[in-house]
Amino acid sequence: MGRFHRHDDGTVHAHGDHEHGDHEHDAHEHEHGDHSNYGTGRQRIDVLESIFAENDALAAANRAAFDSHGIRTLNLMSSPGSGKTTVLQATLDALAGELAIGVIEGDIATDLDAAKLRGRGAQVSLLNTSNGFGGECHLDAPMVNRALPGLDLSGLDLVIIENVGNLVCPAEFDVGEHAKAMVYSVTEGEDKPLKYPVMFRSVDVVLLNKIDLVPHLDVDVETYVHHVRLVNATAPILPVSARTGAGLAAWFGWLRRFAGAPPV
Ligand SMILES: Nc1nc2c(ncn2[C@@H]2O[C@H](COP(=O)(O)OP(=O)(O)O)[C@@H](O)[C@H]2O)c(=O)[nH]1
Ligand SMILES: [Mg+2]
Repeated sequence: MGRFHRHDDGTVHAHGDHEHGDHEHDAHEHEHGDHSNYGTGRQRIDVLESIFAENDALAAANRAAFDSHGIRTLNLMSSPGSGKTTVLQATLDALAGELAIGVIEGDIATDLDAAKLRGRGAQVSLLNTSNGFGGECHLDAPMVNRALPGLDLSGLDLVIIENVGNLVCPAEFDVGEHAKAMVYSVTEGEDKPLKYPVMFRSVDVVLLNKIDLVPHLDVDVETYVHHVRLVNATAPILPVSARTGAGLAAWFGWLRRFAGAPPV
């Protein structure tokens, strides 16, 4: 799907039709399945719209499954290395005693992240996106649907889905979540909200991570916050360090409210 993108208004465009953001990798490095047989022009767009329609139908089914168990589900996204897994480790350590949490751990390959999250009081379902040709650069609703049997949904309060590290593709696929969160590290550069506005606009909360590193970097936290605000007027922006724990209380509070848990 990486050669094609859906816009906020639901229209689909092929790469080359227009500028859609800096993909930061060669389109052929991340194989999404070969769409070359789909023809050109209207025929190709019809196929892509039907792929998105299938995704949206399964996203609705996933959400219905979560809803039927009273579960709130969060889609956690970021570029690789921003700190999603580290944030999740701290989150499980702090909250797994009071909320029944399930994690769907999306990774192109390996169970390295899933291994870091096991033994912390949560259920963990590993979802590798490697398909023999490469690996998907995002999770989609059919993949999350296949991961659901890896969780016992009865009794869970909260499911967090760690998406594949990427600032473009994951924002375009509803996987059946109720809200989207992202981790944005101060090591990534202040310009990323401007370069990847679709991702930053799509999220309900932004964790500005690795603030422990600010004294060692030539960066200005105010500029990071300002640039997020330029593309997302409402999402809380929470400066945190998953390493030291600074600021994480605000994140835990956000999650408690999201999961409908009583405040502490
Ligand atoms: N200094 C510092 N390092 C962090 C922080 N959060 C994560 N890291 C490190 O950043 C690297 C990538 O983190 P990881 O959680 O695997 O990122 P992910 O790819 O988004 O899941 C690891 O070496 C983490 O230890 C933080 O708040 N401060
Ligand atoms: Mg990770």
